[in-house]
Amino acid sequence: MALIDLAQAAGRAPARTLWTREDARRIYDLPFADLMFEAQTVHRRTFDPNRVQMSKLLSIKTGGCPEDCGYCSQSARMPGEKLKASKLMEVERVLAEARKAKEGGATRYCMGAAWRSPKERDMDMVVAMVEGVKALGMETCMTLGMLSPEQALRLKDAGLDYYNHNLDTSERYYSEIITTRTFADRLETLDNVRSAGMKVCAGGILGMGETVDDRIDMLVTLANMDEAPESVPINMLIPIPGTKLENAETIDALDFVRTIALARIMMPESHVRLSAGRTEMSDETQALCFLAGANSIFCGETLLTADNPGEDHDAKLFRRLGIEPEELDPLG
Ligand code: SAM
Ligand code: DTB
Ligand code: SF4
Repeated sequence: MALIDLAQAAGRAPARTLWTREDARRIYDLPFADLMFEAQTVHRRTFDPNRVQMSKLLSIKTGGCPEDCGYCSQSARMPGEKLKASKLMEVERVLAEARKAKEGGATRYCMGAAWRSPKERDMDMVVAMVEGVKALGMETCMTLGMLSPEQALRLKDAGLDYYNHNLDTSERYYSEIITTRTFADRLETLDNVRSAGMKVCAGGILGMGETVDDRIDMLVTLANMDEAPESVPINMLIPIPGTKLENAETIDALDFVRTIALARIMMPESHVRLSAGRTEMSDETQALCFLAGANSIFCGETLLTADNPGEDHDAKLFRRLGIEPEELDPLG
């Protein structure tokens, strides 16, 4: 496969390869069995194929968001009926929820806020949440919108392990979905997160009317970062009534699986998370996603505002597939 040798171009070692859309597309278009074989081969080099990492989400501040993301139930700018905006949740309540999630097998606790970016006055509470969850012995993750370099450093110092900030789609398609910030803004926050020394969680959504090339371009951007994100959430759009995308055409399940396989092959060391949309997916589609190299999920009954399959359903599916939850690596 002809990949560009970046190190050669820059005249420095170690050699590193950059993905091109054409190379990625060739893999995406392989006969399905060949694609699955390739994905499994890559997956097994780094991971135990029968282990899946479990994260739990909590919305610490819901609704009333000033951004206009066309898929989101929490945008104050969506055309239809809006969710009631809540205040930032009390720290003790967040910690009580995190304890429950730990008992349910989650190793990472992800806290999300419907903000464009955190306000300085909220930072003390957010920091207390990170410290409290960390003290429970869980990994911590937050998704609070755009971060300045200073905010990223403050969260890192508090013990935040991961920051989630999705590209959502390709650069080309981005402005069709969101107009209140740019693709470049997203990259800048990811840069601030990485420079502060945190692990990066960045992925996107499939099924928003994008083309196959848009999906591929998004993965190319992620895989070509100086360091690929450690965590790559791939969401299937949950069509929310009242949003701009409520009637978006559903993505073909096998196209979804192909995109997961491509993410696995392009980012062999990353956890690929089968994120939103599992409630709307058959068990068989989920099984194919795990076979394609997905090795992380959100557990529990709710995501941020939408439904998730819940503990009983997932425990049964894991039993049927012989999958065990991944344990926390004591060496981090
Ligand atoms: N406000 C923060 C931000 O946007 O950066 C964090 C929360 S936001 C809800 C996190 C991500 O969830 C979005 O970037 C998007 O990828 C995903 N998401 C939101 N609504 C979704 C939906 N209806 N279906 C699938 N994924 C969704
Ligand atoms: C991600 O990629 N998916 C999660 C998390 N990062 C924050 C959010 C999914 C949200 C699904 C819609 C909802 O619950 O409102
Ligand atoms: Fe706000 Fe995040 Fe929803 Fe966009 S995705 S409207 S930034 S909560």
